[in-house]
Amino acid sequence: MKIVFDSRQLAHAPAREMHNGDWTAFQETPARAEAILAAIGPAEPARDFGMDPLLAVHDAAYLDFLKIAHADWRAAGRMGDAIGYAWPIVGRRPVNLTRIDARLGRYGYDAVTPIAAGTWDAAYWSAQSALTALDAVAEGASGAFALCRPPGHHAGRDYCGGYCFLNSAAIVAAEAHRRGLGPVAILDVDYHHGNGTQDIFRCDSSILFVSIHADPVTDYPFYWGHADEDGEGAGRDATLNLPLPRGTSWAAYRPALNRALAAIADFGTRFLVLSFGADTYAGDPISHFALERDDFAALGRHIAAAGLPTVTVMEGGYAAAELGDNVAAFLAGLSS
Ligand code: Q9C
Ligand code: ZN
Repeated sequence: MKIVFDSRQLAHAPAREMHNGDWTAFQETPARAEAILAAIGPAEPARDFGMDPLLAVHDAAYLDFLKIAHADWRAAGRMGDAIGYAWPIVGRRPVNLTRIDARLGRYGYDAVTPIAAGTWDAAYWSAQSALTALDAVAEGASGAFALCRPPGHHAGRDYCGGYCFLNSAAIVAAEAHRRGLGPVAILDVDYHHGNGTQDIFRCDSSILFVSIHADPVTDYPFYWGHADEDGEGAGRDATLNLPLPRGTSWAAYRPALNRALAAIADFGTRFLVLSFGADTYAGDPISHFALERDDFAALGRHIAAAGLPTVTVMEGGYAAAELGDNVAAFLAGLSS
């Protein structure tokens, strides 16, 4: 399977994030990508598809903000990574926001997504890696893997969050749809609900979003991913959420996967975008499912059995020492 990764994706390296009321080391490290690459490499670098596919999914003002946020932070006399402290919860009406703190709150929603000097470059090349993988599948490969990092599925049209800035899965899905490769479905198997992806396609009947994730009653992102969220307006029934309790192992995960794959088949799907997180691993330091190495291989085999052209983008997974082997097992299953 073709693997795409661009070394410019390593430029994003915030120092810390807020965790349970205190600062902790930033979990979504460049070392994650290096560990995966060591286990599955070599990878091809990304090609540059420019801004248009990003603008098809993201708000132009949000992208302008992301590009200059860290420079604005430094210009305000601050050190370290840019991070917000005030978030507008009532009607994000188009006020002209100039102060960096106001803009960080407007274009983000949490305190785990700092913006560092290299964030824009890394996020840009992460999205371009995903588009490069799409190109390989569009040209006839059965599958391709984009080692996206920073990840994307918590980022919405005009906000970052959950370590995510540009939603690579959404960008690939929209571009695949535009190229006439659809019907396109997105399957999100990261431990956390893909709230950004869901939000982007919430009212869109042309792209199916299906997610298996930890119940948001107990887990981030809390506000989205509940079983009754099934899309809005024209997009009603083009969203399927399958939350599972903490402690879920493969025996309980598999029936949910079967439901997800049945919904994808019923949609008439001809192109699959897979948001893959390895944070469902039993040993993940910030997550609470119980998948083991062999279960990742089984997960890959089950998805491969759908027989769909598939672009897989990397999302979460934080057990640094086992991450590479888990991703390798998954990709081996997916290629079978
Ligand atoms: N401090 C992805 O996996 N924090 N994002 C969870 C632990 C946020 C995860 C609580 C987790 C975001 C792409
Ligand atoms: Zn996750």
